[in-house]
Amino acid sequence: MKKSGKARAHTNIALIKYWGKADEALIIPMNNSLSVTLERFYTETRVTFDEALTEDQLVLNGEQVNAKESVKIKRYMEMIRKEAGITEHALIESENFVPTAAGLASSASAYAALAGACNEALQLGLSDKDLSRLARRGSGSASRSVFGGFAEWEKGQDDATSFAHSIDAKGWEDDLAMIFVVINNKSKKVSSRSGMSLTRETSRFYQYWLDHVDADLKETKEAISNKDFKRMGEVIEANGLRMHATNLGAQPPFTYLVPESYEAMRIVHECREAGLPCYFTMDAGPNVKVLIEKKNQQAIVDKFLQTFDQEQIITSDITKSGIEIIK
Ligand code: 2P0
Repeated sequence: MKKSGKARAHTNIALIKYWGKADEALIIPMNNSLSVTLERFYTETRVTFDEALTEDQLVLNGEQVNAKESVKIKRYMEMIRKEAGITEHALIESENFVPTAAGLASSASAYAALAGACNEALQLGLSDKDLSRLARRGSGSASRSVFGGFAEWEKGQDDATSFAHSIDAKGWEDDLAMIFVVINNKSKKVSSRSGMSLTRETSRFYQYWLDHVDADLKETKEAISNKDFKRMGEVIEANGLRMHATNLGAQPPFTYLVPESYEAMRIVHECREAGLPCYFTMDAGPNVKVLIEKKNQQAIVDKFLQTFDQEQIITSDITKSGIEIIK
């Protein structure tokens, strides 16, 4: 008998970053992180466990993914089978809803949707907390995509205690949005997994990073509770830059940022000087994400359009939706 389930999960952007693992196999992070979940970018995944299959198959955006690329997913499905006590292989059909060629596809929405689909297909009846733990095993940031709005991933110390939960922002999500400045990266890409691992092991600045995360988190949560945009923005911008600084202290040093990233940061400063508060953050790539208040969205977009092309500027609301089951 086939067992099938389908789920949708949105991607999230960390405002307080996850950078480094205490346990590589279980994906236990070195520090807590905090994110917002985005309305515009999401993944929908159907998983069908079928005893007639002899191996797991992945079809991404309608195309069969080759064995090498699907190794990570197959390893994840082995873990699911073990946890659920089953032997059937699965057909995984996944669609990413991300603006074409924007390079914003994310393992966060992918593994959260897959975990949600497995929970549905196998009728595991997992709580959000346990779903977050399961998503985390695929990709750390996926633990946060189980929830809409603001979410915090508590690092915990083992599989049972490392999971995310939502943060009550009393509707503030509705007033905020994010602008993505999409920058093409022609240089060779360092994956976030290898980048964070090299940094944790070798960076002279890594301890400095760890020493400041808790204070950043506390201040961000206070700012959320007071709906204080300026305070939150100043903290999250500094936190993101500090994460990128750790990469400069690695052996060998590396950076994800390119000249256009700095140009986008400069425009953020220019907006602030013009009385339009907004704050930037960057992840394991050159794109710049700008946290804004929706009331200033058009004015800030117009500033970016003076330098960047229309197709490089994408805006998204913040969604309050966590994982959704699709019938
Ligand atoms: C984050 N990033 O908190 C950080 C900030 C990128 C920079 O989580 O190895 O794909 O699968 O746990 O979650 C990207 O890393 O890494 C990431 P794994 P993941 O969003």
